[in-house]
Amino acid sequence: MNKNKFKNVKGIVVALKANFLIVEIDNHDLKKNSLEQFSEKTRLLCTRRSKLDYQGLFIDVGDIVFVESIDYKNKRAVIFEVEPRKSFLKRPAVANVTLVAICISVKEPLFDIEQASRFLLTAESANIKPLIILTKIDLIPKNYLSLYVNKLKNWGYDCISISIKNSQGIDLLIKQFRETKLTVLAGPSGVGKTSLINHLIPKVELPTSSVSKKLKRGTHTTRHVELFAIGNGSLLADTPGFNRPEIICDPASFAYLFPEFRAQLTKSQCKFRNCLHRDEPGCVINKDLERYSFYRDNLEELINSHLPYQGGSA
Ligand SMILES: Nc1nc2c(ncn2[C@@H]2O[C@H](COP(=O)(O)OP(=O)(O)OP(=O)(O)O)[C@@H](O)[C@H]2O)c(=O)[nH]1
Ligand SMILES: [Mg+2]
Ligand SMILES: [Zn+2]
Repeated sequence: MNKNKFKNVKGIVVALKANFLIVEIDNHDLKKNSLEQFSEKTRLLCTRRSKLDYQGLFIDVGDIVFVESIDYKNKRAVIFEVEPRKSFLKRPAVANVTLVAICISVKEPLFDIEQASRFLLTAESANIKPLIILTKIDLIPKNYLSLYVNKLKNWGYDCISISIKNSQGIDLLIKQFRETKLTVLAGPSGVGKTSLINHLIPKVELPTSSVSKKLKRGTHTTRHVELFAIGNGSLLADTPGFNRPEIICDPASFAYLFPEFRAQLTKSQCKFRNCLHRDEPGCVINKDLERYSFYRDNLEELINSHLPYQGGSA
């Protein structure tokens, strides 16, 4: 068998397992190599060439890689090259993300402005489009739901409201996911990210668990990032929930991560070019907006963390 025939087989890293990487090979390549036995996509357990480590190249879920030395029988291969990333989401760590779907439950755990905003800021600062999925809407009356939807609209975001208990909003969500190359489900623990994947792709049967009655929080059931095929060549990532994403941004750019402030700053200019939108004269930011106090509190924190070191030995 000609070994070179299998050079340049391209795939995507769908999960990390201990020191191995699970790579899903494109159907297209399989067809090219006329391997009829794999009509579906196949997943290979891979190691990586040590030259990649010397080059300091980390490989994460979502990375597009080239594999060689493929052992189709035992489903093993070696990664020898990584494509440059189009985008990178730091936490959860996923490469080449096209959409961050931030799952926020309306109840159990309760919607929290600060938490929802922190997840949105993570996506905004990675320059990846966020979409909000309001989950568990079967737990609240309809008129309550419109309060949340309007609130998010005022922040500058659209949302899709869903329930896996009565399948509300699910068709719209599937359509959205299938139009997107790689969607990451992110959000706090217990909001129903894994339950949603199980609902959409029943054959995966991933473990989920109920929200702690005592702490009213999720129990960190999902421990790893994993990509699943959702149809039409699109992928969906389940990720571990975490409760308080860190904000990393320089103070001068912070306001631009909020669509409602961004809209004002593109329409008109503050008097001072270095305006931080606190109490400066001629500032164009509307301080009555709902998230302004969240902006202010976190701005102070960012300024303090950016201060040059003032101490030193006496
Ligand atoms: N009522 C209701 N409960 C839901 C819905 N979706 C999920 N749940 C419940 O929410 C609980 C937590 O769901 P998970 O899917 O484990 O949550 P997760 O976001 O994956 O949590 P982590 O893996 O810890 O990040 C489970 O008991 C689900 O049955 C929903 O639409 N309605
Ligand atoms: Mg989960
Ligand atoms: Zn200003």
